[in-house]
Amino acid sequence: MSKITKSRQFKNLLLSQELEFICEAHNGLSAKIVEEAGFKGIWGSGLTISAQFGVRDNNEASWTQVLDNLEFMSDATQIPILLDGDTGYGNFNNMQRLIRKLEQRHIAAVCIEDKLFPKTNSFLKGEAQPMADMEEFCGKIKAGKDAQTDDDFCIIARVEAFICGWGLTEALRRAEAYHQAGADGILIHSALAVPDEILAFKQEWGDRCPVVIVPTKYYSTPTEVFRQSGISLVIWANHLLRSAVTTMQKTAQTLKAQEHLLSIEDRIAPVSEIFRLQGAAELQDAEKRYLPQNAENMAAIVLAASRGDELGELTEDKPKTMIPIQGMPILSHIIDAYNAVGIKNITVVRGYLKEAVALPNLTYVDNDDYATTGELDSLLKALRSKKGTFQDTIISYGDVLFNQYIPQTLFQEHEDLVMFVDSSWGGKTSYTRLGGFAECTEPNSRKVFHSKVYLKQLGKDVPETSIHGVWMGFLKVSAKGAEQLQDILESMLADPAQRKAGMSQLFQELLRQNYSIRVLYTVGHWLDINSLDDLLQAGEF
Ligand code: SPV
Ligand code: MG
Repeated sequence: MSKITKSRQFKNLLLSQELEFICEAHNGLSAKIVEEAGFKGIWGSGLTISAQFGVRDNNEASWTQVLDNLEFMSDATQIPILLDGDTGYGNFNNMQRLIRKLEQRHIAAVCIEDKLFPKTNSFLKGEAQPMADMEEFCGKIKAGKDAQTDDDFCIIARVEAFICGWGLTEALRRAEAYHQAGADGILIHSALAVPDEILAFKQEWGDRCPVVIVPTKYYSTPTEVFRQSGISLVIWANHLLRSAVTTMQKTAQTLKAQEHLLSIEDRIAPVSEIFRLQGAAELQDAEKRYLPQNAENMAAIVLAASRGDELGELTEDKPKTMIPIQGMPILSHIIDAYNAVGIKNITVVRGYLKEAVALPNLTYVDNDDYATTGELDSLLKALRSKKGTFQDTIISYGDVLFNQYIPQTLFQEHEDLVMFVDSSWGGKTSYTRLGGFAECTEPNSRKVFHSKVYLKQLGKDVPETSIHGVWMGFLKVSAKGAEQLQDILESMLADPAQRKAGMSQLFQELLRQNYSIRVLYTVGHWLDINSLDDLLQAGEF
């Protein structure tokens, strides 16, 4: 972002020793396009702003409607805007109010023309148009200069003498009067197809103050001619609107005739380009920072490849995740809990009797090596299936029930790796199945509401005096965390000795590599189904 104010930028442009150029825009989007093309300034054209509203260039759009439009243009860009302020929308008093309102919107400069309100475009019967009284117009310039509070704000006086059929003498007389009244520059306009009038004017005018031109009609003049004659600023006054009109007409006619998009699609800006111009990416970043995380953008991976031998014959014809509890497979309960908080993107890793795992609306990844591999192999296969599309993801098990509180809370934390630890572990050794006991930077207490707790070690062999709880089988990884996890798993599992490794080995590796693993404490809210007893309890859960 430029530190120089827009008004100073414009003043620099006007006073520059080079020939400078500004280009028309008529709304926020076209203003942005002008800026991206590399122009150092924008012409807020009266013709094209009124045209894009669908009205005539006769002050049919009110000045406040023009102002509202300018506000969008100014907000969308960092470069200065020179407003085509027509006749100043009234007398000296209206001009003063206009200047104050323009300054409030960071509009850098205004150009007013010496005609009568309501004005008519210079190229419509210009010779028949009356000019403003010169003294009255000088008063308007003085009033405008007195009203500005920013010294750099510029007022350009536009001399319409040639347009209205007067000659060089009148043009010079008026230009001199406006210059004396305080105008920062003179716009000399001509409707001829050749630059003769403006060149003759410039020759006589010399360098009394900067001269601005609008070569709409004398467009074939080589730019070098303007440069050689010492013109300060060229305005390309209406060309974006005109090019848009041509394209829009062609597109509309083709669509009407063909009733099909095929011949259009490749010739127009993709929707992604519109999003880019609107700054959609910036909002997405901001949403991450300021909104409570919306679970709809989250994913879950459920590890459910193993049989669950401990449940004996119950798992003869289906894996544990499909055992019914209250008439519904365990996996359905898990999916319901994820769905309830808005998580729909769920990947299930299946292995043992995979055909028996066929609930709808899930993505399946098969670990056909389930009998000879462990949890990490399943997890890696799931992560590989998501490569390039990582998002915030909860990793959990196909046989651990939980209520919504768990995923909801996990997604509110922004760190890359976040796990849940149940501090009410009560000496139950079966918890080691999930990887074991956790020692954290602090035990669970009221105090931890005000501080962040991290994992220090996790495993089956943590000395009892150091145990702060058990890992419950939930790990949330950010999109970045998921990518890192995949890299770590790729290198861990390249070692055949690690084929059967489980989540506790992953945590140990993460800690060894100095990753921070945020711990959230809970008491309950989950159930690990590891025995027939657990199954009975699950009915109550
Ligand atoms: C405009 O762009 O609105 C102008 C320039 O005032 S011209 O249309 O040439 O008058
Ligand atoms: Mg105009």
